[in-house]
Amino acid sequence: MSQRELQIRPADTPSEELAKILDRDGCVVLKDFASKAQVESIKSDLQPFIEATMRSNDDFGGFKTTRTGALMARSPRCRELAIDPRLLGLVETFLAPYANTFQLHVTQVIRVLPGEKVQLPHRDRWVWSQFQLPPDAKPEFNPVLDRLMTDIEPQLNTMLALTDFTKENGATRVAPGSTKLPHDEEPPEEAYLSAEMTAGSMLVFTGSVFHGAGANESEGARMGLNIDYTLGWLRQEDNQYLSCPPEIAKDLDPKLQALLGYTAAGPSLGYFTPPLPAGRDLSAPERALRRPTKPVRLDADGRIGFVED
Ligand SMILES: O=C(O)CCC(=O)C(=O)O
Repeated sequence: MSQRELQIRPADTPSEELAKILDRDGCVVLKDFASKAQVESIKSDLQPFIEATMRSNDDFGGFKTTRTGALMARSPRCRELAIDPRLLGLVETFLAPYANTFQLHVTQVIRVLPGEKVQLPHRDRWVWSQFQLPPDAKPEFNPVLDRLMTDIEPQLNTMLALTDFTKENGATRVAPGSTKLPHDEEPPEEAYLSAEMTAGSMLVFTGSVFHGAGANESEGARMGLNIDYTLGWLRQEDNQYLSCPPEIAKDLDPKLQALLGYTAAGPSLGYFTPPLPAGRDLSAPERALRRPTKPVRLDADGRIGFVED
């Protein structure tokens, strides 16, 4: 495959037009999606968490990269962004053929520090088909899941630049048009472009396009806010019920509660049974947000009871 240009569009471009670009290229930049003031507020919400985050410590995640999660629990500004109507409109338009409901998949600030090496190019949809195996084991993929993932688009990703993204500081590298390559083919090096953009602009990309963080050969950190969405019937990468548990989620916007997963997807996907008291079996997930939950524990015999019983 040859190099294809990275399309840049105004942030208010209609979803249908953006979805067509995403179908063809797997990526597009939305110019000035957020104002400089919004970017500064997001950074000030998150700075203490970002500063405290330990570096990744593996070949894929890097050794000079931090990934700060639980953004829906931690940041009011990130909550607003996750339910921005421009994004939800695009998520619904692009993913509509593959699901009836959508949910949050990942919320993360990715900070690439000076000296970080280029990340292994990958497709994000591999999370569902890749085995968790020692690195030299074969096969690496479940072939059935891998094939199923080529028939659908399982996710839509956003990367809001919180600093300028430059080739030098590790802007995301993406290979436009690499979405339809067969599973045993990878794009050549010359197919990759750096998604250079000023702070406040946003790279939108699919789970099928090859991409990865660039190397940071600059003196400063590159920081991006990564919010990804997936189909209502797939497992979320970032376990939202644990990262944003009911005691926090109960006070959030109902649209966000639904995106976190606190709404059934379809007639019965995602119901739950409060373990105590008995009697409320097969409840709607919203119930977990309405009722203050008394803590439960298991006794020495493994039987369930309220903590104060
Ligand atoms: O930080 C980036 O630019 C991309 C990171 C990425 O693709 C990943 O960690 O999966």
